[in-house]
Amino acid sequence: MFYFPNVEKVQFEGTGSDNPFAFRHYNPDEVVLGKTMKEHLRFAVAYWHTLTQDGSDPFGQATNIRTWLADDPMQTARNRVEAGFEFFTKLGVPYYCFHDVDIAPEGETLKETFQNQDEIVTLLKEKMDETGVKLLWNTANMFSNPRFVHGAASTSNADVFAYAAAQVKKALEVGKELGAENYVFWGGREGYESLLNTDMKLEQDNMARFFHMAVDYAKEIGFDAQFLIEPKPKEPSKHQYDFDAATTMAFLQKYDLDKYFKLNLEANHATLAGHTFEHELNVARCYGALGSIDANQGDLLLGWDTDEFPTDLSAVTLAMYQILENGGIGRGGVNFDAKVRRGSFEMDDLFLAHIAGMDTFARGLKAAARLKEDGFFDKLIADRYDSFSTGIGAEIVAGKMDFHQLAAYATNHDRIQNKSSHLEMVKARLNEYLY
Ligand code: XUL
Ligand code: CO
Repeated sequence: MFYFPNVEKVQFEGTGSDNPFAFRHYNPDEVVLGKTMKEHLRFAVAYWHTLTQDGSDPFGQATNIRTWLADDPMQTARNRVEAGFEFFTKLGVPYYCFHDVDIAPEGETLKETFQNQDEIVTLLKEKMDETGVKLLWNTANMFSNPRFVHGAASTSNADVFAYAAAQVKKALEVGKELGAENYVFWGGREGYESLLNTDMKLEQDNMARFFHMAVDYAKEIGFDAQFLIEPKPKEPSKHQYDFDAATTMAFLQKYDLDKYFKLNLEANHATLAGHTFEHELNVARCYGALGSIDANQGDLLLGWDTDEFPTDLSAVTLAMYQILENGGIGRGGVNFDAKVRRGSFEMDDLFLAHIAGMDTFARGLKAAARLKEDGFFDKLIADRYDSFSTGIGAEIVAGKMDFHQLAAYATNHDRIQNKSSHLEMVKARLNEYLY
């Protein structure tokens, strides 16, 4: 049985095509800067948005038509595996990602929850072997269930801390079983509402203890995935501990975790933190910690995480430029942590939305490659900072100067001359690479 009978394998047909189920820009085998697009982009589908979420919002019920829904939640879970792999293979993505609760329903007890997972993991493994689709990362959902009302690793309740540990222990075993390339921690409830009743130091110390235990257990079972933390501000907690890339790196360094973790950065999380996506990617690069990305976009008119499919070519190009500058995304990938709008409720919309995101990333990759080949930013930056390549600037960079020498120099060079940045012209020139 087919869940998507209207769609054949999605092919690259170029901009001459008016077939909505074809790629106009993403040509997996096309070589850009020495690698195929497929190798550069390492696309992944997010199980939760594509196979699990139902289109409900705080004001309205589910809208999504999904033919895999059955009366029995375990039967729905089995159907999702079938539908999911039909979707991944027709779309031609090499990877997918999931939370534990996306793939199988929680049971009455923890034991039953794990049994449900085991049954579905067996099916996933069969499908992965059959199709060659791989797991980019898995993770544990420690934010939806009411038990996590006060947090998971940063909870005020030690029993919840233990429960979360059991959940991650299992998720690491599942990740190993399915050969996940990465393991992600997004601290959904790791934050606080009010300092009036919060021991911030204890909560953060406990989170660090939790991460060390996870590192130890992965080592113990021989699960060699790259560990990733996914920063996000504001939502759902008012004060999220992993607010942004810089905050998360400070945490990792403080607790001696930076050698085990990199970052999984998400575009809409960056904008919620008051940053651009490329800012967050650049911060991660400065630390050598760019691990993977969650590709989506927010709506700047709305103050929450809308998780839209990425279609903003300018933002995507600047993000892809950071990835190229990083020498690629390594073991990470481009995971569409994005959901169709509530009004796009048909099954085929899942294809249309992913095709839109993949084509935008393909265009962004090509534009970023042209920027790199032309040395567009390299020239600008070399020119802007050229005072540090010779004379006093070169001495500063070489660490040869102190305040005595600099003060003596400044006394003789106090007629300061700055250069204009001509930023408006730069932005106009950048547009020429995009469109
Ligand atoms: C939430 C979010 C998560 C993580 C995985 O905003 O991005 O789905 O990607 O837990
Ligand atoms: Co995400």
